[in-house]
Amino acid sequence: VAGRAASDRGAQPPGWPSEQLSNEELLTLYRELNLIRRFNDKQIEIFGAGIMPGSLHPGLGHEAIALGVIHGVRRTDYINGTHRTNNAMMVLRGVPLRQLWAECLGRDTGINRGRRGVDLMGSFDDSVRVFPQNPVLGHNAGIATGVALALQLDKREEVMLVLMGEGASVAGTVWEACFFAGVRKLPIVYCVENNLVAYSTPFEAMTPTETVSERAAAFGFPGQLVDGNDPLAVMDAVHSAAARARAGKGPTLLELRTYRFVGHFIGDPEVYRTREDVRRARQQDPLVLFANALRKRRLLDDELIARMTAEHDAVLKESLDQALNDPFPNPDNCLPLTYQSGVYPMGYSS
Ligand SMILES: Cc1ncc(C[n+]2csc(CCOP(=O)(O)OP(=O)(O)O)c2C)c(N)n1
Ligand SMILES: [Mg+2]
Repeated sequence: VAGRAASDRGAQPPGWPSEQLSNEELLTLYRELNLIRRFNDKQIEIFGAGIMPGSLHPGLGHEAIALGVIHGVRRTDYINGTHRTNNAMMVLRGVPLRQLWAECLGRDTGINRGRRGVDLMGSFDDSVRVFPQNPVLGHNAGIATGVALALQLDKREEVMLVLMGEGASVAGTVWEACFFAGVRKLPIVYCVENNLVAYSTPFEAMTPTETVSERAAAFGFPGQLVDGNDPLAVMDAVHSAAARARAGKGPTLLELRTYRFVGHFIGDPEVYRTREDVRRARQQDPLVLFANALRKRRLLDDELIARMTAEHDAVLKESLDQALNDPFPNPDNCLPLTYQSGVYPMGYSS
C-alpha cells in the first residue's frame, strides 16, 4: 500500500523544498493522504458498529499534519504524536495494516499485543519510532524533552518531534519543558495541532494571544504559524525545524492550524458548536484542497481518485477481516508482558 512506499524511502525525505517534488512524488503524497483519510473513516465506521472496543478520538481533519510531519523528518527521527495523529502516522511509517487493526481490536497480534488499543496507538519498537501518546495532556512534551536530552548527550543525529493539541499546550509541563529545551538547545521540534477547540473549550477562551507560536519568544527559540491543512506547508516547516535542531541550533515551536470534523470523541453531542461551523471548516478539508492543487497540475482527476479510494478500501477491508479472525490475548500473559526488565526503547539497556 502507499504507506509502505513512504517508509522505504530511507533516511532522507524526497525533494526539498516542496516546490522541488516531482509529479510522481506529489501523487504519492496524495495517495497517502487518501489512505489515511480512508483509514480514519473506517475506524469511525467500525467503532460505530460496536466492533472496536475502548473510546475513539478521530483524526478526521488532521491528516495533512500527520502526512507533513512524517515527510518533514527523517525516517530515523523520533515522533510522539497525539490521539488525533498517531494512528495515521503509524500507517505512514509502514506498520502493516493488519497489525494496526489487530491492535485497535485488542488482539494478541496487534503492534502492542492488543494492550494499548486505538486511542493510545504508537510503538516503542525501534523500527517504528512513533511513540505512544501519554494520555495526561501536556506530559508528552516533558517526556519528549527528556528523549531530546538523551539524544544530545549521546551525540546522536536523530531529532525528536512532539505533537500536542492547543489545549494540552497550555499545561505547565509544556512551559517547563520548553524553557529547559531553549536553554540547552535540545534537538526537538514542538508541534501544536491547533484545531481551535479543546473538547468543548474554544481557543480564544483559553489563551489571551492570537497565536500559540508567539509564545516561543519567551523560550528563546523561533515560533511559526503554519497552515495545518496544507501537507506541503507542514512538511516544509517541519523539515526546516528538524534541520535546525539537527544542526545544534535548538528547538522550534510550530503551530499547525486545522480543525476537527467530528466530535471530540465518537458519542460527543457537540453542543459547543453548530453544524454550520463544521460545514464552513470542511471547505478547508486538506484532502480536497490537495486534490484540487493536483487537479490544476493535471495530475489527478475524478476517475483516478475513485480508483485509488476503491483500492484503499479493499486493502483496508482485507486487513481488517484478517485481524478480526486473530486471537485475543491470553490472560495468563497479562503481568509478564506488562513488566519487562532490561529492555528499553532507542537501543538503551539497563
Ligand atoms: C491533564 C488532562 N486533563 C484532561 C484530560 C481529558 N482530555 C483528553 S483530550 C482533552 C482535550 C484536548 O484538547 P487539545 O489538546 O486541544 O487536543 P484535541 O483533542 O483538540 O486534538 C481533554 C480535556 C486529559 N487527558 N488530561
Ligand atoms: Mg484542540
